[in-house]
Amino acid sequence: MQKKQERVIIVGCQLPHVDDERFSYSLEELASLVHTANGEVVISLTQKRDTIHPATYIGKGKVEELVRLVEQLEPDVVIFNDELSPSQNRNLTKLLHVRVIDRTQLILDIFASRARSREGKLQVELAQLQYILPRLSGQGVELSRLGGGIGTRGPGETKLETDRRHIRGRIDEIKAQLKAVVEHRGRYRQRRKRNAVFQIALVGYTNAGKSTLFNRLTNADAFEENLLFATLDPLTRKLVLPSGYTTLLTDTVGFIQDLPTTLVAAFRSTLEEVKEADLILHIVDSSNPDYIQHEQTVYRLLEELEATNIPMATVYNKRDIVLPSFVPSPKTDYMLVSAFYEQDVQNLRNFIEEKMTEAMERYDVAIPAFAGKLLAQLKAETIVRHIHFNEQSGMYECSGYLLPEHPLLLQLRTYSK
Ligand SMILES: Nc1nc2c(ncn2[C@@H]2O[C@H](COP(=O)(O)OP(=O)(O)OP(=O)(O)O)[C@@H](O)[C@H]2O)c(=O)[nH]1
Ligand SMILES: [Mg+2]
Repeated sequence: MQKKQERVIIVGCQLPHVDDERFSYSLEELASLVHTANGEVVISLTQKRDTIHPATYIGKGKVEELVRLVEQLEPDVVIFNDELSPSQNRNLTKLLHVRVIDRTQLILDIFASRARSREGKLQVELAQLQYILPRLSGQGVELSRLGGGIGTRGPGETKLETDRRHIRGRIDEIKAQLKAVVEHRGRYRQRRKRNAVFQIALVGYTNAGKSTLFNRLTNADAFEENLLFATLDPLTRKLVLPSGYTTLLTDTVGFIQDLPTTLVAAFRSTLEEVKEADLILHIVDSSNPDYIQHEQTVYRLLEELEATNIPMATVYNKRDIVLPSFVPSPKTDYMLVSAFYEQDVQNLRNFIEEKMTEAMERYDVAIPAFAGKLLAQLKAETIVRHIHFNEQSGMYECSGYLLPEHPLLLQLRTYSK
């Protein structure tokens, strides 16, 4: 059931180092985030300043303008396009007599309603509590007075706890639970590594089309929607390539500019999967005017994750609605596709296979006919390029690619041509 949309005023402040285009885009992005959180922007208010006002974020005159707008339009909430300090938030709430939240809280709120796995939920709740703690005044009156709505929702649509002592206890509890979950996941990952499965991770800016491609490539049905942060938990499925070789493909949470620092930390372990990948596919929305900025945001976050040494290829998606001015500018090999064209998805599978072989080890072997088991293993666990029975020698001549740490590697060396 669709709940009633909340009415929102958004407020932005443009500092000298931000040019007009970036500023207006970041406000548009804030509006999309509001939409994703089931809100409706009734008006946006902006100001140019040399520095942020320490007490009220925007200047005195603008605050007065905002007070009048709030009286006129009676929004449910006012959202600032930045992270507010605890005192700014308190001051603004007093002046405006309405719920005031910032970009960080908005993103946390969306994350809270999207998290599905136990780990995701725990991480979001932790980030939320850590955000709230320094912002509680006295006995937590201000936040608890607020009632429900954007910025006050916890994971699973419960209301956030606002009692200081309870929050501290809960934070410790969550940390302990997370440690257990992360350890479990680490063990699971190791097992997968031992089984020598090639792993591919889809990464990219939010709304680039990762889940859509994930679904088309694997014929699965991950949640795909024209909302930001549709996917929050990494999802892994089998992907069968044209040669018949099976890999694991992981869909991940989308990246975003100015991701709140609390969240970068909280989501690092969700993105740990990316670090384990043998190949990263960077999905970019070629229809988004800000695609270059998006690419850079993703590169930066990959650096923070220390994942830049992993082979990477770029997939420009949404070719059906590509920007007329689009020019591919990747650091890597790339392909331009639309997730909606079956032929493109098929070509993408071929492209992926080609990129994979570049990250793998090539073998060229002659296997005696009696070693049938080995041959079957090659077919199942490696990418076989050629296979030919040489009648004269009675040997199978095979070539192909396998993972550098694959257990078969040693055995193959003995049959090397
Ligand atoms: N026109 C067009 N739309 C696409 C294409 N691929 C995906 N979309 C749409 O783009 C929107 C976002 O797609 P998702 O797959 O949810 O994007 P995502 O990258 O997984 O987003 P997050 O999970 O939020 O990070 C959806 O409305 C898709 O239908 C495409 O090739 N062409
Ligand atoms: Mg997604």
